[in-house]
Amino acid sequence: MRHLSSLGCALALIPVAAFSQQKPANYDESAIPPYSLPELLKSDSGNPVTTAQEWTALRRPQVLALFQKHVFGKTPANWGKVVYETLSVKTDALDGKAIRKIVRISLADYPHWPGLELMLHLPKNTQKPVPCFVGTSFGGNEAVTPDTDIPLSARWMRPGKENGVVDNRSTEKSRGTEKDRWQLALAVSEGFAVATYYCGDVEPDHAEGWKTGLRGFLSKDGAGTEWKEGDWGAIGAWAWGLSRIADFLTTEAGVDAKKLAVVGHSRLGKTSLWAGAQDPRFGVVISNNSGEGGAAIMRRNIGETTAVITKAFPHWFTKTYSNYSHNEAACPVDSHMLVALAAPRSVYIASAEEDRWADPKGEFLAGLHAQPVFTLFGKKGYGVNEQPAPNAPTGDTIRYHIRTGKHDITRYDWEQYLPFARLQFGS
Ligand code: GTR
Repeated sequence: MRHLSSLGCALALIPVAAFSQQKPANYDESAIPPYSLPELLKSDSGNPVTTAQEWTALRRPQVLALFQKHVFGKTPANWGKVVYETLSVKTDALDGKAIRKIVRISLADYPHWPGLELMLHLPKNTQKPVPCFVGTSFGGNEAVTPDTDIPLSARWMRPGKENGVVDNRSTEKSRGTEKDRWQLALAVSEGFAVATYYCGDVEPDHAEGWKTGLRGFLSKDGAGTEWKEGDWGAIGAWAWGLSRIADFLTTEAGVDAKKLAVVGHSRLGKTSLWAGAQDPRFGVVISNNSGEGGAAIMRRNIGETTAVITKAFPHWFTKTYSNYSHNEAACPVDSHMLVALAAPRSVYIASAEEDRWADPKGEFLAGLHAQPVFTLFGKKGYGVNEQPAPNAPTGDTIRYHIRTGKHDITRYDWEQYLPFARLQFGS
């Protein structure tokens, strides 16, 4: 076990409004108890893993199984026949710069599940199939695009500060509320397609959401069964939706389905990491401010902790994960292993300076400590051991930046991800 000592930095105990009834979050590096990260390159039986082949054949499946058992739960393997239904095609979306398709993806054997509505933006007048970003959104498709002609989603929505949601439903005010988070015009102008869907199409984001979401429908006796240890959580279900989009994209002539980048912000960044860990078709995996349960090292106990997240959002994870509340050292995985599951594919981890709740340094360290696996494949990581200054991206196959500003995914972030993906895909 490698020993990592905690590093001194400015002391601050900042109560977080949403959790003010709980113990204030710790932001003091010197208050992190010494911890050891679980070994990446040692098999369950204690043998060293020294080659890329051993990683792929032996250790990677073990690490994936550990994440299934202890963190996200296992994604079911069989959901029967998938149905694609094109709902609309618009040839002059984004001020005439894009073709927009909306396609319902549903399951023939589970007709009670209304399916997910994929929204695909394709650049116009391209000579060949284009690479594609794939991600899920916090609100309906109407929130993602600046265009105002999308039918409002009728699904359950979480109310938010500025998302126009009333009585858990989208309103006209919800239109475009996520448009800055999805830099569609920029991506399209750079020659990328962007495929998105509303995560609540697969499962509404609340503790009881599984009852009316896909997890409920796929459970043995429908929505009546409480989820158990090792069963998938909402993050697993949302990640499943991303993989169904990857399936669809293999049928879409405008997209080069061998060049898919999975992207997500915050809870949906945890989702993109888990989707990338499970589905090797995502050649680039992007974690934007994913924090606890995503890229942040859980053993650091900075900002959000396992105890806080499993209390506030128990449905995101498999039940077993809550066993590690105040007991992180007992968890056989940490986030460096989640990043390593993407190897030898490319990973971009991004933090925001003011997003201390997500533990930017812990997010940085996940990529740093995943490096030995990438090294087995001859791939280079950050090239530095210390967190870089704000707005100074660093790294090769594993890349990192900390942006000035708050918890968000911004144009600046997309301006880094697009060239990164282009370089990795060689296109
Ligand atoms: C917070 C949660 C974080 C992060 C964030 C988000 O409330 O504590 O883990 O996921 O939500 O998704 O915006």
